Amino acid sequence: MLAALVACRKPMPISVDGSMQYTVFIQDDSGLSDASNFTEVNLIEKVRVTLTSNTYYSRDATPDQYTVYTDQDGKAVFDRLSLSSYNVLAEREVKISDAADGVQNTVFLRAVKLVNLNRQTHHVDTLKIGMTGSRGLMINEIYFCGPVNDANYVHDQFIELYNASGRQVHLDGMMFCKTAIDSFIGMDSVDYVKGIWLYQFPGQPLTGLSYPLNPGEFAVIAIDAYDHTQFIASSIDLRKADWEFFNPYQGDYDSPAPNIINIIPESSNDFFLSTLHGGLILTDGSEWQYGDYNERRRVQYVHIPINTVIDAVEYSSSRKSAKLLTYRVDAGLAGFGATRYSGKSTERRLPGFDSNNSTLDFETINHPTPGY
Ligand SMILES: [Ca+2]
Ligand SMILES: [Ca+2]
Ligand SMILES: [Ca+2]
Repeated sequence: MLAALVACRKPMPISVDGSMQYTVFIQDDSGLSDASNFTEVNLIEKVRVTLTSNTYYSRDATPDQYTVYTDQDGKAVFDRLSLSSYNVLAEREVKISDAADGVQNTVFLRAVKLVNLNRQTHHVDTLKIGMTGSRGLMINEIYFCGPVNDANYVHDQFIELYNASGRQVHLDGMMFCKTAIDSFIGMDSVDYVKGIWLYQFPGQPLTGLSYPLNPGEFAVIAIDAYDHTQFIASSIDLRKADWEFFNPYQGDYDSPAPNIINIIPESSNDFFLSTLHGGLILTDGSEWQYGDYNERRRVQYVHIPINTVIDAVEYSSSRKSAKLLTYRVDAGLAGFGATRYSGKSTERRLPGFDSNNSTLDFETINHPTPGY
């Protein structure tokens, strides 16, 4: 009897896992929607709402994902969810015609949010979707983990840029830098980001007009722009890469693709990306300084003023990694599940989709997509 009493006193579980419900109402914040049931509160139908779990994954590291479209009342209901935090992505394609020339353009209305489903069984939320992204030039894909192989092959790594702005941008004098491998106290308050290695596009920073990238165009930058399938069958052919990282101080292979050149003579590295956890900084190239020299790691740090950073993305195949980049340039982590030699890649959910949080902006894809 005493045992029974003790058992009764034990707090009952507040909810059973798999019993959570998430209801979200989507409002159009842009006024661009053409929904027939457009109401005063701007609730809109046919919005695709996707929940991506941050806790549960299938065996191949694909996160659990659920998609529901909003109904006529602008409502999407997700049933029987597990206790977890979820990335919520709401998006709808809208066609708008330019008043001047009548040309139809497709724009995406989007919103992202991180929700924690815990304790309380029924969650009700409202999200406002509107125009996001299109801020300009950005890092669109990072292929860092290497192809499926057992020969430690990673030479087919590449970076893809995308011009999400409505105007031509010029790559002249821009620089790529890798983040330092250690985070440091105070990194969120100083006016620079700390990195290693600097590779620079030809041309004059800020003012050069020799290397344009048109709106909606991609630029692929290979570590080595050759056909990697001749060495590893599952790899990729990068002969058509637009650019190639080239280190003249190292005896790097110089393929016909134009070069982005190492500007720190003491560095004997080709621009290899860390295969587990790292970060990439694209700067306008107008300013940088030498930082301290790390004896133990034998690396020369450089300081990149934050106001020259065009885009920066931190990635890791594991969610547990400590941040290397200040949240001011990237609040999240791309690349989860792109484990070393898995042949996976990490890419923005849609070209130009940018909320400054790579956890939300990027998804891991099964095969790299250089140039598209
Ligand atoms: Ca190279
Ligand atoms: Ca070359
Ligand atoms: Ca791509």
